[in-house]
Amino acid sequence: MTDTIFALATAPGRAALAVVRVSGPEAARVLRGIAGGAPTPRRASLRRLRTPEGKPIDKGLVLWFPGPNSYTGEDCAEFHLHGGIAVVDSLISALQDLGLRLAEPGEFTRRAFEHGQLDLVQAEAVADLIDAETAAQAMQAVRQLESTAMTDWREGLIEALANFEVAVDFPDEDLQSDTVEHARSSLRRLLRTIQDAIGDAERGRRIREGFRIALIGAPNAGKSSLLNGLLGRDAAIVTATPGTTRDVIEAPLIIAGYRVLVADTAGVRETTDEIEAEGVRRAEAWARDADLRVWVLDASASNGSWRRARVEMLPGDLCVLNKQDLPAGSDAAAVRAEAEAAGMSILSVAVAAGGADAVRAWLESRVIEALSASETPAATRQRHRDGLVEAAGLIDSALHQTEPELAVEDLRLAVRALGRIVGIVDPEAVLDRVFASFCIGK
Ligand SMILES: Nc1nc2c(ncn2[C@@H]2O[C@H](COP(=O)(O)OP(=O)(O)OP(=O)(O)O)[C@@H](O)[C@H]2O)c(=O)[nH]1
Ligand SMILES: [Mg+2]
Repeated sequence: MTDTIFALATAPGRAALAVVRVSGPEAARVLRGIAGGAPTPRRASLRRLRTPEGKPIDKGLVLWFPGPNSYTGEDCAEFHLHGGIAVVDSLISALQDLGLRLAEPGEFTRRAFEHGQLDLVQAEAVADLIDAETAAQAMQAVRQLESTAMTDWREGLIEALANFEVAVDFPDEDLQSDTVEHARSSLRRLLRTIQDAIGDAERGRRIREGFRIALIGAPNAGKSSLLNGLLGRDAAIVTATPGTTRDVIEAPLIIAGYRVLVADTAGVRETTDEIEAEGVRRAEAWARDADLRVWVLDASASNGSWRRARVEMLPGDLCVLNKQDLPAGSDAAAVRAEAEAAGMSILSVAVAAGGADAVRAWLESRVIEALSASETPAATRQRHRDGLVEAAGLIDSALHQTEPELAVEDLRLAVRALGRIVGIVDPEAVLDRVFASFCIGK
């Protein structure tokens, strides 16, 4: 039998209010023991709260959510107390005296998932919403919490599968070709939807984890100066000595309401210094995996150091020709040609004279372009994307099978792949249930 759990739902410490939640079969008994009885379901009721021995705890609001219409799907109770440390402590001791157990992290949401109140993707959205630091992250999480898209796709798939199974089990029926044709067209629609979601998954990940921007270039180009300018504080050491930065310095930043992670990296050059060489290796690795590379160059230089500092740039990356306050060197023209050939945008600035603002403005429009859209991405984690890619491949394969038996096999695996995303680990059991209600005589 499940035990009854409790937890402080608000942040610990001194505050105006504190909310303590209880979930499990003992919730009604707890309300009787502490608040003199359960109030009308889902209505706040002001009660005197007492310990089981009758000592006063507080006067506060009490709510009663009988299962299954509660967050966890179990009987739940909520106590809204004054947010004093001693008040909360005495309620917690009283709950422990009544035999309740302190909930483990995420246990309320886990129970909600186990009772089918949420699918796994929605449960993840709860975690994302709590962790959200930007408006975009929060909005994405809220929409994900409300969406049952993946569960719906899985159900659509099960329906198509059922139609194929009819064709396998009753090969002589006249209805067969109709049924299969109907199933094929709904599978084609579903496949398109899933493929769109895969195409948009990268955006979901970038909103959730942050858009990764690498500052990369030759030593002394002004990368650390640019990072400091973007952040408005001295996060990285700036000196006139080439090779100042060794480690990757990652700094979170909010641009246009989106979380962005900017990384200042070691200047890229040939070096015999073991520490610096490791810094260069990390710089290049970070730049490769970044969503955007900002190639910073000293436009006053004439030493050709930019040649070694060329990592693979993609069209849409940014080239910053820095130190425009100094007379131009001979490198600038070559760099410009190189950047243009790679399809990069080019900005000429002097970071030392407020040039970071122009870079920030450019980044802002770039981030908005990359991350905003009216639709919320269905996939926000690698786990979702992997499952969708697997399912899409199997559906595509099913559509190309000439034997319905083979299509059925592919579709079963596709159902399982989607099932893993939403947290249904035993699709066979669900299939049994679905097929039991499937009226085969019609
Ligand atoms: N004149 C001028 N100097 C600049 C400008 N931006 C940066 N500097 C100077 O260039 C030198 C190197 O700047 P950093 O920001 O440390 O360069 P970096 O690319 O981080 O260098 P490493 O860490 O060695 O790779 C410092 O002395 C800066 O003050 C600029 O716009 N104009
Ligand atoms: Mg530096």
